[in-house]
Amino acid sequence: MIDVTCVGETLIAFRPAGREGGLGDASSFVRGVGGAESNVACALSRWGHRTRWIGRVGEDGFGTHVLGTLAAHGVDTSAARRDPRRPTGVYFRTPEERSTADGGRAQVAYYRAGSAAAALSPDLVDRDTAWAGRILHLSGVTAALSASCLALLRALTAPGPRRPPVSFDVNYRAGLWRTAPEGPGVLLELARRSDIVLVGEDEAEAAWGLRGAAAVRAALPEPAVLVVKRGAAGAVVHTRDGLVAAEPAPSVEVVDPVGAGDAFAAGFLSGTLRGLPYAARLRHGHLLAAAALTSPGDLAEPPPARERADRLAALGTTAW
Ligand code: KDG
Repeated sequence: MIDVTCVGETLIAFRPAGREGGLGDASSFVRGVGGAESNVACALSRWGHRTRWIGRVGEDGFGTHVLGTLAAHGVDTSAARRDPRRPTGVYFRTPEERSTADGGRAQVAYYRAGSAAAALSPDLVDRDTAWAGRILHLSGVTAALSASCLALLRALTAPGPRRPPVSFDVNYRAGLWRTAPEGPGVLLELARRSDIVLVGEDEAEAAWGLRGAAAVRAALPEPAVLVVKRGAAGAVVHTRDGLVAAEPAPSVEVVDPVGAGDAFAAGFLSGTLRGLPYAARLRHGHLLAAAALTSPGDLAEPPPARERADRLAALGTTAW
């Protein structure tokens, strides 16, 4: 049985090959693969879990590269499809820490409107296949891509006797919501229909105007498990029993923050699948996020499982 099924857009991610400057300054780029949901699938698969990714890419070389990369990470792509009429999505971005002419903010340029994945809809994804794993993992990125993608998320999060627990990472992307079918309030609606919700304090404030973990829980009492990420302050878990765990984030030398949230989600879900206590689930999240923060590219390799306890100790957090 599949442990975690992930549904969403996987796209080609280009980042400047050189060290300095913004997108307009770079003359050559490194090609990678990105996509919040498949980043989670790849990390979980590398960490020893059975994963499946469902999505669509074009019948182009980029689509071939995406499918090959996910398969190389051990992700089942048998339910992925290719669209002969639409291209694979592409985006360009700089890491946040890079100094740029406009003051050091990350720069992101999306070329994914009209992509094969943006055409995903409830008709194109078999719900039984999406619901076949132990957990279904979704993200708010998909909700911003098109009206049909939003409809797909609503269909996949609809209650039903065969529906597995849904994990939902809010993943608010301001650049995508400028052209999104509805406002980011729909992320709150989708989170309310989910069982495990992951959200950063910063994105809860940007998307919903909610300040702090307690305010997020008050506005979002439905999910059985709510994980609020608090940046350098770590992360907390709220369940029906209240605030049940809090773990500080280890301090690491950040190379590239993109993909760290997905790695954290993968670590937390890995701990969930193994029935670990909530604090240990958070530590797994921090461990995988640390690996992502300290490596370039969207897709981070988790450390080998046999090194888990040593790595946690080295990060200054407790092993179990
Ligand atoms: O979390 C990282 C992802 O966001 C990135 O890989 C690409 O899906 C992506 C996006 O839209 O930002």
